[in-house]
Amino acid sequence: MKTFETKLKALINEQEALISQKNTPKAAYNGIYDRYENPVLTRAHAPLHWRYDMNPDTNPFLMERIGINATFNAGAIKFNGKYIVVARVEGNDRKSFFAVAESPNGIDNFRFWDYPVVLPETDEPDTNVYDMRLTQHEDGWIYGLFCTERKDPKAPQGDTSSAVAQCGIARTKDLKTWERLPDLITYSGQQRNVVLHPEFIDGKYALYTRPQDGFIDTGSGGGIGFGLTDSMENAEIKEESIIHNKTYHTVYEVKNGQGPAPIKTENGWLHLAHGVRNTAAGLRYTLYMFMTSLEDPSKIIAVPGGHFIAPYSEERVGDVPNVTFANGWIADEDGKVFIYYASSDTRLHVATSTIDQLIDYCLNTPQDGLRSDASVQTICQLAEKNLAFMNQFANQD
Ligand code: M1P
Repeated sequence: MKTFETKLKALINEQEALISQKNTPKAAYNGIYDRYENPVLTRAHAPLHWRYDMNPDTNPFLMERIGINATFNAGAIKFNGKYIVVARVEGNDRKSFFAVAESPNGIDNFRFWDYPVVLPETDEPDTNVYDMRLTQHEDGWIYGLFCTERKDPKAPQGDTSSAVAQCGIARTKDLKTWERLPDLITYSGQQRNVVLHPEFIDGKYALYTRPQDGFIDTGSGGGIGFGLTDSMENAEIKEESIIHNKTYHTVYEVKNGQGPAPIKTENGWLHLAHGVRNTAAGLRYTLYMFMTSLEDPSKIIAVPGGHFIAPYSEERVGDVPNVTFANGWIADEDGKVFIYYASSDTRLHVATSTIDQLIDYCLNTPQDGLRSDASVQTICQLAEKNLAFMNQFANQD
């Protein structure tokens, strides 16, 4: 029979092999980004010392005492030369919390820090927190905006599911000690997917929002909103305007939400978002991109049609199937971009691209023509151009 010590060593070796596994790009090519063979974070990456009591006297069977169910939707930032993700970690008890993992190269060797983030609460404690968007703001702070979920106080007796989502706000200078600020005040029912723009606009803090009437259903709300607040210490958006609406028969027909903070480029701000549509098999979440004007980040200047990243093959399977969701990306100084996207609310992946490729994608991908015939016309135009171009070469031979 295996001893306690042998079993523990086997667990440690197995996890080390997983964490140190080299990640390689997948063969499939679209010229826009590379996907990778392995997820960068799975529940098996969660530190063993969070899960097992390692003392044989108190845990003679070496049982997992605290189960981790999933590691997904992560904010991301380059910090002290390391690629950092602040993942949504969900325990077997369904509670999500944040935990920092770092990698030397952004594509593999992600290792969680020794402790999860200890997030101070407000006077109204959060039941669940998730989906942190990190913004290195020009005011010098790193802000983490996230969804705080609490039971709906107006829920009728016996309704044990209704919840209220709002935007929680925390800030830090070192990703270790977090200062909790009051939740964002808006005048639109509930909020999820709120993201802080990295620069002041007209001397104010600018936020992308997602107003919604209900917890899951956006109802008459929805779309990606934009609003300004004088301070983050008492953040309040008095006027929210929708800059990108949910739209019939697009990948953002039912709802959408800003992903991470936008990336500044010479041509405008690059935005990553998720769009949701309904199917007979339930909601399908894909990622899409758009660009806003450098002078006015609430003004859309390009929206390539269709999805940018959708759940493929094994990514479709998980706790909430058919979902890709992203709330973190990192742009390196040399123009390389690391896109951290989660699949099916279960695990975290990376895709790599460059600023130049993403600009080209945004500016030169045809827009959604909103009708089948428009899509066919767009294909015909490209086919005609290509056939003429290829014939030129054939005639030269
Ligand atoms: O389950 C899919 C996603 O659903 C929610 O996102 P949204 O409010 O945009 O529909 C969030 O719970 C998110 O974490 C989750 O990945």
